[in-house]
Amino acid sequence: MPFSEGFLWGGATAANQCEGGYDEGGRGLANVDVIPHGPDRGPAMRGDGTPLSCDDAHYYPSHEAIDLYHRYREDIALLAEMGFKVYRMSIAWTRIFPGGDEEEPNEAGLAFYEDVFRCCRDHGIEPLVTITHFDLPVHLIEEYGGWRSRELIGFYQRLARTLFTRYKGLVRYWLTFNEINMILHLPFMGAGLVFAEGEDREQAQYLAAHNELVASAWATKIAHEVDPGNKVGCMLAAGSYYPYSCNPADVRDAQLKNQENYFFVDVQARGHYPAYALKKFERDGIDVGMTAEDERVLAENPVDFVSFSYYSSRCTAAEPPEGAEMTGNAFHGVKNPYLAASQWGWAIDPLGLRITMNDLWDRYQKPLFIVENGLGARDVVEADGSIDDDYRIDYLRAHIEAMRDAVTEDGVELLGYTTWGPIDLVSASTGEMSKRYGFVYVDRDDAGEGTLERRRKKSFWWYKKVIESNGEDL
Ligand code: BGP
Repeated sequence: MPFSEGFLWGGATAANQCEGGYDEGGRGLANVDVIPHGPDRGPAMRGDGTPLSCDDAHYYPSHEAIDLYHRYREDIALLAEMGFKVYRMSIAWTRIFPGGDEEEPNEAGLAFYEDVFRCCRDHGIEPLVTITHFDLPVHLIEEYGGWRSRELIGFYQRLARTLFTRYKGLVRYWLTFNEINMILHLPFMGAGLVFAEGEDREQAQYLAAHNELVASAWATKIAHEVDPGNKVGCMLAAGSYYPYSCNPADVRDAQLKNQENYFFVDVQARGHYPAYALKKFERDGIDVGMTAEDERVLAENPVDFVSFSYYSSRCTAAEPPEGAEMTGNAFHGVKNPYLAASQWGWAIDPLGLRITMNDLWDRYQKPLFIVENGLGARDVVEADGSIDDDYRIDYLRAHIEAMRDAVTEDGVELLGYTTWGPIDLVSASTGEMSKRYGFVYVDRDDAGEGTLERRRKKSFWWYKKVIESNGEDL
């Protein structure tokens, strides 16, 4: 048996990409609600001139999404039908504190998630909850400048304490910030940063990072105080960087890029800033405003486990050679000539998952949790209504095999595996529906048309079998 008895198989979603109901139940406006889809999306996610309000259809996907807000019972039943042991989902901060800085939480929001968790428990599904998944009240951006402000640490503490208290006994697994390293790549999405002209962006990004790291340590502390049974993890957009060649300059470049990512987990898992980061701050004149109390809370509250998303490995060159193709998602790099890619140009590299797992395990010696993995693809609904997504099955099978090898051959400790978007949802990078990851198809297109009907794809039956056999029958 490659995987342990209690291995947590399941899937992962994020509030803003599936709930909809963006102005219902007293919910406030969040950064993710004001990021349009279409050509303005990239600059908005990066904090270039992002508008802080929205009033047209340009914003439809995150506003209506797949309407999970009203259909969660039906959707969780579908996940249960596949045998899910765990469902990773996130809280919309603005449902709990609509502006982010209120003294008292919004009961309608708390009741909504309580119902979702109870529904999971009724099906024997363990909820794994991301406290913030690319999600920040617009009010905190307008009033305080987003995560630049230390005041957000206090607001986040209040949010975390409210959740841990209210859901004590219902939720045991928590993640503090989704893909925390995205602050460096998509700073509006990750930290609500809108840049002023001429602003020192790195200074703002590392300041925001520091505030999130300290907030994360506080949340870990509070989680353990409220219930010593709580397990708290950090969450990294992982995928090791390979050097484009064995030229030492390329190897060094890959090392630097890897450090840029590990920086976050180094602090969250080890409890202190790594030397290379302190040196960088010194060199570049970056001041994160570290206090003695920050240092103490970081040191005393490392995370219990290290979770990460993995879609592909990355490849980098000190000087991209003439004619080398570049890749352009959030992580810029050189196209790896040895790997095929998805319809969106994301390299497909199952062995890279094993490599990444070993890198993280060697570095931290903390249990790992793969909380996102999957293939975004355009699905075709056949005349008889079926969706034969063999390409998705192939991708997942190869990645599960690699993860199995990391566990059985390399001895990596792994708590569980949740695929991204088990039910189709809105894509974070494109803001559209057509980039699908699900085992369950949702009838909704990029223009917002469709019945929202749910339909099982071929991969639905395949994943059910994988879970049933605890990963033996792939
Ligand atoms: C991660 C995010 C998710 C998600 C996923 C897939 O970065 O944590 O929110 O959407 O990537 O990306 P995309 O939706 O852009 O295909």
